Amino acid sequence: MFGFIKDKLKKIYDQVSSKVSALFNRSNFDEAFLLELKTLLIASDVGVVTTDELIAALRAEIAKLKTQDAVIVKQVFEELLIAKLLNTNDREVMPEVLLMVGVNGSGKTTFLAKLAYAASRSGKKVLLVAGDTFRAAATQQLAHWGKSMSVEVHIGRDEQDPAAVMFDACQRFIAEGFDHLFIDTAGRLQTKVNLMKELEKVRRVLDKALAGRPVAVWLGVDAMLGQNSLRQAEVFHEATKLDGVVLTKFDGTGKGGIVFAIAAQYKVPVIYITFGEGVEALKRFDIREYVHDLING
Ligand SMILES: Nc1nc2c(ncn2[C@@H]2O[C@H](COP(=O)(O)OP(=O)(O)OP(=O)(O)O)[C@@H](O)[C@H]2O)c(=O)[nH]1
Ligand SMILES: [Mg+2]
Repeated sequence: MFGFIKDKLKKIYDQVSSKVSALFNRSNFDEAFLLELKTLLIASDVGVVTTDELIAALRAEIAKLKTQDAVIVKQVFEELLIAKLLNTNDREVMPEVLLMVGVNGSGKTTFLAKLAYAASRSGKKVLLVAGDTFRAAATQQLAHWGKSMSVEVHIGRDEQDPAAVMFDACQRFIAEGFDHLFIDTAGRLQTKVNLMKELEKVRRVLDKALAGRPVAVWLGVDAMLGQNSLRQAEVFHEATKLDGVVLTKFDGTGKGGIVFAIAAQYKVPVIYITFGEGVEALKRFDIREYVHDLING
């Protein structure tokens, strides 16, 4: 299984990384090289600000080391990339209580199913919560996942509002001794004010029902939408404190650089990436591995 994942991810990385790798096959690391690298980074969704910082730092390091050695320059660049992400490295990968937010279609429900599957496979008792009460199909989608994985799904009564469904789920979570409570929410594009109000209400209800247990809030971001997904995500970032990002649909893009844009813009770590619709198409995001694969192909 792991080999399959590795192969699949490798293909994804390869689209960018073979280009990055090829760039370093030279003996002269001059301004023309830096310009080519810059163009490639921007095309890979790294973001203009982060790209400029990386290029300036690499230029300074090359000058300082007085080197034109491809191996050294590549190594220096790898360390610079890692440093850009390391400040966001400290994260909980399997929170006790998780609230998943994000615009519609960003892959929240599918991700929660995958995470629930991973947790239950390691022997944990998981309660999934169908907090998207606006669409019957959303509840059915989660119920279907739950059934196929033998994971319990809490579904509210008809016309119950999301916060009330979550409140009941919290009580079950405590009373029935679950290890994890994973809450799905409706992803509608909405105004910042409405979103803030809704998320504040949910947070209030959760804080009360969970007697102060910490709640991790993760944002689902569709990697395929590139810089556009960042603009949508910005609304959530302003509406609530985010603890992590799940980068979904990584299988649909060769532009892995979005990870850097997220780290720079939101100072929020990417915790998981997903790369397919199957229940196992989920991987913890590993900075060193990611950067290494990115520039070594
Ligand atoms: N290729 C690919 N498709 C995915 C991935 N994750 C989710 N999808 C698909 O993307 C679509 C939307 O996924 P959902 O999980 O329903 O997204 P959501 O955020 O819950 O959407 P709403 O409930 O409408 O807000 C579905 O068709 C999923 O099968 C992924 O990693 N790769
Ligand atoms: Mg959903």
